[in-house]
Amino acid sequence: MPAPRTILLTGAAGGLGTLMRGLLPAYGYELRLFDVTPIEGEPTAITADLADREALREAVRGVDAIIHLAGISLESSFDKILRANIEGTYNLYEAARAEGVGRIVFASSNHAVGYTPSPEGELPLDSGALIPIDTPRRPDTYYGLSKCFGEDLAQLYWDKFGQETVSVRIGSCFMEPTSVRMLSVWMSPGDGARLFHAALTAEDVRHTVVYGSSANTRLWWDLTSARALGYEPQDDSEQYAEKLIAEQGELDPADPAQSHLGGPFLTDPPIWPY
Ligand code: NAI
Ligand code: 15L
Repeated sequence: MPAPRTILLTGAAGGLGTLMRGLLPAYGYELRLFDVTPIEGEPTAITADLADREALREAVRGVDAIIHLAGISLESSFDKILRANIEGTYNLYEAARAEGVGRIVFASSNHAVGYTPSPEGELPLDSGALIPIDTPRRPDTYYGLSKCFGEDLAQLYWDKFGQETVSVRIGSCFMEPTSVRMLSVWMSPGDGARLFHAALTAEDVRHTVVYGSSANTRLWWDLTSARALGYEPQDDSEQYAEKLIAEQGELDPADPAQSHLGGPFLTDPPIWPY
């Protein structure tokens, strides 16, 4: 496979999109930006909704690969999730198929498996057991359910059309972890860029599902499938542990919102910060 160069970045106006706009060009990528929200200072960005199938056809035309971040990124009503995340992701895959774009990196989420007990909640602390990538799906929200749909859509498009996807079940990708839970699931922006680069360039990924996090001391899940793509995380949240634990205390195993992967997404409404 020739190295991809031109990448469509959907959701480019969002938090993760903004971080990746800053980091991915250093890997040699030329980014084409897409978001329903206009992006200041980016006159060539495409401002359109994922519901606009014609705009999507035009947006994907001629790119080597797509990083699909656009969508609702928290819990919402089923109708809104249906339109943006489920129909929107289908529209994107159809446009990519029609225009022959062979590789998509899909921003899935830990909330596809959010009802999975954390290893600390379930297993002896010293067991070293990590949650495997093939753990049964247990979405914690309609949002998490939409990520399960995206992963299954990706599998269908590989099996039926030979279109490749890496589904990245992202933990929490922010500048710094802001909660004790995030010490386990944090992905530094630098590691996020490293993982997306690996997902764009690895050979024969078919449909691969990976967890997206840094090499955290308190890691909850198994990064083997991510490392198999060539991902080598460089960061560890542990430098933030002392301060966060002093402020918030250790996770309470008796509180479901602290003892499951999805954290506050298990409560209704979610309790922030997470
Ligand atoms: P965000 O909410 O900051 O950005 C999402 C972007 O998508 C926004 O700019 C929004 O305008 C755009 N968007 C929403 N609906 C759209 C539509 N119908 N058409 C076109 N654009 C639309 O979210 P963030 O944090 O940047 O996350 C990006 C992606 O990564 C999301 O899919 C999210 O579910 C996923 N993710 C992010 C995590 C994180 O830690 N930041 C963790 C797990 C998953
Ligand atoms: C997600 O899926 C969200 O998009 C992000 O905003 C965070 O809430 C993250 O999960 C998390 O679990 O911390």
